[in-house]
Amino acid sequence: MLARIDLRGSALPGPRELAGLLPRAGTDIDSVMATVRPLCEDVRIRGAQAVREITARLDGVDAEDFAVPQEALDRALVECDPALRAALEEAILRVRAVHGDQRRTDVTTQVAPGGTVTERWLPVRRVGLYVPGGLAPLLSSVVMNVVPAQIAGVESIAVASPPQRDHGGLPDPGVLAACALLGVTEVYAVGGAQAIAVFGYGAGSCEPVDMVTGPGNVYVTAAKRLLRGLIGIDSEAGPTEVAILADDTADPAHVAADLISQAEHDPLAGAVLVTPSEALADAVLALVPAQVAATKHSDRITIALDGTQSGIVLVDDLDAGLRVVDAYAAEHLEIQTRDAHAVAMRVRNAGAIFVGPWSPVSLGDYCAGSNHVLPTGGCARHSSGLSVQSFLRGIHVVEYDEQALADVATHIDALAGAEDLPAHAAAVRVRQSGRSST
Ligand code: HSO
Ligand code: ZN
Repeated sequence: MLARIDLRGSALPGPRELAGLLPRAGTDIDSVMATVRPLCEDVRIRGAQAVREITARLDGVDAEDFAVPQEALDRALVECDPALRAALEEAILRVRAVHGDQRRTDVTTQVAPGGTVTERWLPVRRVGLYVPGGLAPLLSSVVMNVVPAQIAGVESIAVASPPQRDHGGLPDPGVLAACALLGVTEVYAVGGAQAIAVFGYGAGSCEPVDMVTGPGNVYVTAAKRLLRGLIGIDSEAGPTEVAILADDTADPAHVAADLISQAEHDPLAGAVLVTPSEALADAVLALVPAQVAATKHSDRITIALDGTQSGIVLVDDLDAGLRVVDAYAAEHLEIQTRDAHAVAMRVRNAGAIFVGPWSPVSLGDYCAGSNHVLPTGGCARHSSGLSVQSFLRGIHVVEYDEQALADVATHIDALAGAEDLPAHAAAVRVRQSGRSST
């Protein structure tokens, strides 16, 4: 359980090589393409009938229509456990507060007298949000996807989530309650790659969307890769992962619990402790088995912690630890050290950073106000988590008057000449001919 990787005693290699030494699962999306491609094609060509057959085959649910009736959404909210409803309402408030501050305003830059460029921020018109069922019905993901889309001004939002046999073929009731609380009325009981195909091509009463967001398993991710271009996607989410940079001030019981909490998601989830403290490593290793044994999903947690994607990395000091966590670029990074805030400020690569002893990753999963749809698999080196910005497009609006164009014409001439594109220059010069020189 939790292999030890000892990087002490010699200089660390560069970031790429270092990343190669760290525990991480490689997910092979292409290996499922052979299954996903024909399935998506089937939905494209045969629409709702294909969806019905695929859903019957894969989910064991045969329903004439995969659209969830409004009455089922209303009922889910009425029947929602009051404690869950209160928790969802609080999560929505906090996520709204944080994401409300992400709104963009249009900016006009006066580039030259008579010449302006305005960056206009416009929302994507229609978005499909995928909410996984699978090992856990991620109803909190409804909040994390819908809130930023709504704040961005997306006018049409549809949600898809797998049908559950024990819920009459509807998605998980908590997912439906979250949709109802957020005012989402268009919900489909369809899961997996077929849900992404429904969004991409349209099927039944579902019109095609412009963009799909939300986490999912390898089949969902493969379908997103396949349809990318036709539709926008947020990212190709891999299995969830947490890295914890901790020193001897960290409480080993907290560290163990936080590693286990993310391992709970998936046998492929990654949990990595990076520490200069051998005593902490030993204490965490000693605590993990009992904590795992005491929890409900110990089977998949054990697989995740035993896997090559998890481990304890020993480093010489915190500086080396920071180089390791930057090379790893975790989806979630916890800093449990002395002066945790100062250490966190030195991190370059992470999807989200959780600072100090009172900010565990589970807080961010549900109620911190931050978004939990985050870049995995090292993508935090170049990408950010889901935000209002994910649903906006910045359009440059260029407006020059006659004089402003004339003032820059010789430069356009020179650049077009250097690129051997004389018609580009001519399109400017034609406007100058007959113009009295100034
Ligand atoms: N840790 C997951 C999100 C989640 N956790 C949802 C619980 N529910 C990926 O950030
Ligand atoms: Zn989680």
